[in-house]
Amino acid sequence: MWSISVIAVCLVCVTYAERPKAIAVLRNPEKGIDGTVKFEETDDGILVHVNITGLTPGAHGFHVHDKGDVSDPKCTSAGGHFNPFNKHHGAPEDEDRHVGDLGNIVADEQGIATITIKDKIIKLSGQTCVIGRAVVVHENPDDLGRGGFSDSKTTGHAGGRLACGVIGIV
Ligand SMILES: *[C@@H]1O[C@H](CO)[C@@H](O)[C@H](O)[C@H]1NC(C)=O
Ligand SMILES: [Cu+2]
Repeated sequence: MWSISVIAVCLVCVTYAERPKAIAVLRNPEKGIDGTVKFEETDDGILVHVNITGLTPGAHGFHVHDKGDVSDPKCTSAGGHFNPFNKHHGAPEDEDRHVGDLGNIVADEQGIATITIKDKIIKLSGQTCVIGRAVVVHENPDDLGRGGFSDSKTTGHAGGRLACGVIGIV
């Protein structure tokens, strides 16, 4: 018996002559959430430019989830965190983290989160390519695996999903 355990993903990404860019649009009309997450490749990693309005002030878990299926308004169809190497949930700077673990975004008093995250694990091509998957913003802060809750090491205890958007090629 044998099996193919490595499946090539995001082949479309490597056909681009120039550095690819990507965008996810996050919209939850019921909660008044609206925004964009833009991905840009640099020599030093991927820059993730976040601009989301309509959040409650404070920290919100922020991840790339496995599936680009946002058909469920509650975003459950996006699956769990993008975790191709079967690791524990962690902080962005941890060795033991899901590829999709981007930590938290923090909304100001007006409910606006404008932040640029730099990440060296997610990519716009190859095995950790995030194109075609989904960005999810959570109700609560991500405890980065350190909270000691039963779900800290899987979801960061970040609670429900407020909004999600498919990461598409620009
Ligand atoms: C964020 O989005 C809002 C609404 O579209 C826009 O008015 C604002 O200029 C954006 N801010 C940044 C820093 O891109
Ligand atoms: Cu998440």
